[in-house]
Amino acid sequence: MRLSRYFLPILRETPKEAEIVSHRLMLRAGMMRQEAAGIYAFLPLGLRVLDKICRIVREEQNRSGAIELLMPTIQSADLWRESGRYEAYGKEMLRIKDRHERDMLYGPTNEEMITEIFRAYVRSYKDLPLNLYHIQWKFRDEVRPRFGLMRGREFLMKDAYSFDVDQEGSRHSYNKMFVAYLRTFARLGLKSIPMRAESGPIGGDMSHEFIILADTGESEVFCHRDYLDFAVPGEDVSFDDGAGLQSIVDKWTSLYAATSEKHDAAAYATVPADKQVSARGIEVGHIFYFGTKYSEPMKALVAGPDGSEKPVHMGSYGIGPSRLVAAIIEASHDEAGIKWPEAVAPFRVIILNLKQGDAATDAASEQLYRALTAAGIDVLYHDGDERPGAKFATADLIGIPWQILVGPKGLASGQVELKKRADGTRTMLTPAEAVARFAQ
Ligand code: 5CA
Repeated sequence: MRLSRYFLPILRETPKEAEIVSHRLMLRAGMMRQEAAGIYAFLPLGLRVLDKICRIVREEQNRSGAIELLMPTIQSADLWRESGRYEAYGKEMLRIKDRHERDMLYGPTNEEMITEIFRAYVRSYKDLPLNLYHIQWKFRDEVRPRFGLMRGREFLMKDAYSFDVDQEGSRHSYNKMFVAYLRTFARLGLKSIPMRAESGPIGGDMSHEFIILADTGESEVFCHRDYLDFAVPGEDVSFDDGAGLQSIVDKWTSLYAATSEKHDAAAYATVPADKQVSARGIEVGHIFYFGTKYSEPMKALVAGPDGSEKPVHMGSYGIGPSRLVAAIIEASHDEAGIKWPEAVAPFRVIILNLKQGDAATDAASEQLYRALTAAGIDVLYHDGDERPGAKFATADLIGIPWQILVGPKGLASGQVELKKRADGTRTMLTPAEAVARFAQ
C-alpha cells in the first residue's frame, strides 16, 4: 500500500478526551473515530489490526474443535422471556420495537439464541459434544462507556457455546476453551493469567477471567508471580486428551489468582511476600460453566444412551477482539507510539523514502516496494513529501514492526537501513538482503 493512496488520518495533537494511552494512540494513529459515546468506527489501519486478531482467535477456536457460525445482532424479546432474562437484564439491554410493535433487542450476548438453534436440531447424546461460536458485534448500554475500545457500548465479541450430555463432558469442553485461550493470548503477544471470577448476569458456578496485567486496567487483581513465567501449551496439544487437558488446567489454577470479587485475603496471605502481585488488570476473556441454566427453562433436551431425555449441559466462552486492540497497545508502546507485535501489526514493514523526489531514492524505494509486495509481504510505502523527521514520527506512532529507511547516504554504498520498532536496533543491508529476510 502506498501511503499517498491510503486513508490514514494522523492527528498531530493529543486528543483531550482520551484518558488512557491506548485510546490516545488509537485516535492519533488514525485507527478509529468515535461516532457516539462508546460507539466507534474502525478506520482502515484499525480494521487491519482487528482482522488479524480475529484471524488468530478463529484459528485457535477451530484448532480446539469449535465450529463457526454467525448469528444476527438483532434478537426477538420472546427468546429472552423464555429464559427469564428479558426483565432481569435491566438497562444495559438496548430494547427496540419493530414496525409491528414487536419487542426486539440488540444482542448483549447469545445464550438464548444458541440454545434455540441447538434445540431445533439436536436430540441425541450421539451428536455431542458440540461447541458453536461466532464473532459478532454486541451492544451493552454501559453506564460509563470509557477508555475508548476498552469499555465500549458497541463492541466485538467472540462467543462460543458448548453442549454436553453431563457435567463431566462439560468439564472437558471448558478445559478445551481454557487451553485455547492460553494459546490465543500468547499468540497475540500477551501474558494472560486465568483468575477465579464472578459469573454475573451470565450465571453458573465455575468461571475464569483471563487477565492481562496493566496499570490502566479496570479490574483489581491478586495473583502469584510465577504465573508470568508459565509456559503456554504448544500447537501440538491434543484437545481430545481429557486427562492431558485437565493436567494443564490444574497447573494453571494451582497457584493463587483471583479478581477482587473473588479475593480471599487469608489465602493470598499464604503466598510468599516476594511472589505476591497485587495489580490492575484488563479482562480480555471470560469463560463460564452454567450447566442447565438455559437448557432447562428453554427445554433443550437430549436423549442419553438409555433413551431418557435430560437438559443439555452448557458453558459459554467470550473474548473481546475490539478490547484486545486497546489491550495490546496498553501492553506494548513507548512515548513515540505503538509497538505492534508482528502477529497483529497492520503492516509488517514500512518503507520510508527519506528524499522523495530524488531520482535514486525514488527508484530504490519503488523497487523495494514492488519486490516486497511481490513476495506477499504486507508493506506500507511512505511516499509523501514530508521531511525525514516527520516520516520517522509517523512510522513510530503507527508502530509497524520493521522500518526500512531509504536515503541517499546508504544508497551511495548500495544499502538501506533496517530499524526494528520494538527495540530501536538498526542494521545496514542491501535491498535484496532486506527482501530475502522478509520473504523467508
Ligand atoms: N456470553 C458470555 C461469554 S460468551 C459473555 O458475554 N461474557 S462477558 O460478558 O464476560 O464478555 C466476554 C468478553 O467480551 C469480555 O471478556 C471482554 O473481553 C469483552 N467485553 C465485555 N464487555 C465489553 C465492553 N463493554 N467493551 C469491550 N469489550 C467488552
